[in-house]
Amino acid sequence: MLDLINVSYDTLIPNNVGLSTDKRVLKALEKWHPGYINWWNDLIPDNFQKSLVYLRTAVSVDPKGWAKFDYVKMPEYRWGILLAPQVEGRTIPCGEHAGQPAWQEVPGEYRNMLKRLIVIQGDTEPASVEQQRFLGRTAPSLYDMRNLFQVNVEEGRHLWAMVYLLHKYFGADGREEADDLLRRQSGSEEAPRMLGAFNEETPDWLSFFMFTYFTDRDGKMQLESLAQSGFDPLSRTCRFMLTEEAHHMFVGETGVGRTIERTCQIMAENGIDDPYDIEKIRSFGVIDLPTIQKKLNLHYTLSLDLFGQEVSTNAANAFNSGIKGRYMESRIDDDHKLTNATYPVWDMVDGQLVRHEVPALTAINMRLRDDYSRDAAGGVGRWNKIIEKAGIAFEMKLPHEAFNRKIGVFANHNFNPEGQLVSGAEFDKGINDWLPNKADGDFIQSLMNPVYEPGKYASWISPPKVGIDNKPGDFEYVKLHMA
Ligand code: BYC
Ligand code: FE
Ligand code: FE
Repeated sequence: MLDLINVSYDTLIPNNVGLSTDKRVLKALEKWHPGYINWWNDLIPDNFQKSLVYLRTAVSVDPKGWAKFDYVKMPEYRWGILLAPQVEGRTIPCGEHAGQPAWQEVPGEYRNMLKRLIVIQGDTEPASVEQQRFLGRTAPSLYDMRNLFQVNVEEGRHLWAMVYLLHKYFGADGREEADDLLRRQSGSEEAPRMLGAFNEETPDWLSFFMFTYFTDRDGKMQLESLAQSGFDPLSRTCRFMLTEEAHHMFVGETGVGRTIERTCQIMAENGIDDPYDIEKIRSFGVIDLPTIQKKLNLHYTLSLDLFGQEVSTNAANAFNSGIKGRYMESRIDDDHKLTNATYPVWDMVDGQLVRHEVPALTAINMRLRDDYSRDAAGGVGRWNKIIEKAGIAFEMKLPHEAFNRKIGVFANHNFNPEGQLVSGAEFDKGINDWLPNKADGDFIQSLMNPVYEPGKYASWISPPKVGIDNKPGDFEYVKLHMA
């Protein structure tokens, strides 16, 4: 009998979707597989392909015990296809078909819309691995290196998840799209990744932590929305991806937190009260808090752009057709159709920022972005607790969402982080204090010296409170085998 909880290892591709009896899809995926392995091998610096990394691998979709930890060489990681179990009698949660049985096959009229969303989702996954490809060389510890590689292999698995849907449900053009997902490359001139933030660089580890905190959190919000999809295979796929996503944001939150903690500790040890005494603070090999705030400003605003336009007919159509829901759709107490509802969106009227009501159906992106900002504020509060505990007068803040935007109503306007419209000259003058500049980048780069001894950490970051899988402090998370 088909076991849909535990993962079957009887094919090249571990899965809980009965691939061994679905010869057509199995063959298509086996054909795609070598290209994927080439992509992986080209991507991660050779230095680490032979290293043994203490990774978790999904062996089940049972929330109580889905993963097992062991040493694995990354190219031998068993990337699998895992869907959360089918919920008996599940119905379409929103839009004009709300209440009808969820689709098990692609509804013809929505085929293109569905394919587009799956392709966009799929495109971000390998993009992030590409952005992070050089970081192993400068890992501040083996613990952090292991976390980086864990995130990387799981983003690789998320690509597999979308590729499975394309192969299984979208025939020849699905296969073509799956090939294109390996053809585009982050930052490429000819074939860039689809969304802005995924063509930016992740030049250092503070960026990596900010990215996993802020940009992976866009991933969480989008996956939550797609987990509400009336197309059941997409919903089940995304529900399982969310289980993995939590760790990515944990890596980000604790990474930034440990960076802040170390700075505060050095300031206290050396009697520095003024967080703006930047040169002195930096002379001890830690990152000053104002620079951390600038990195935060950058990654938060890049991530806000990923929610699209505030008012969007694409988003309205996706919701109305039941392809993409809202965050926590089933817990929202309304008609789930938004027939007469309105929602306040930001707009610019006569040079003034205003929020005004528009039909809620068209404001789906804005609403999700608001949910995101609330979610993102949580960790910022916890970072501030670390600073407060150290007795330092400094507070991290999410900048106003009008600041530094490339998409939506705020694009092409100069706002400061407080959300005030400023002149071009004022903006140019302020930008050095608001976003990381070249000198900040160079300084951070100067700290990015690898620390590969078990239990040791780079100057700029504190050790974690607890190890992965409850391992002791000096555990060898990566057994390096460098070429
Ligand atoms: N960059 O009506 P609009 C993750 C385009 S992250 C470039 O607002 P819509 C992860 C837009 O495509 C989650 N272009 O569009 C994280 C449209 O173009 P067309 C990824 C942009 O569809 C870390 C036009 O502008 N998943 O998983 O309502 C590590 C009009 O815009 C951008 C998803 O995003 C941009 N930022 O909203 C690893 C879920 N923004 O079609 C992984 C799937 C907009 O007119 N995607 N445009 O030529 C969606 O749901 C939506 O497509 C979007 C855009 C929310 C992205
Ligand atoms: Fe992902
Ligand atoms: Fe992620």
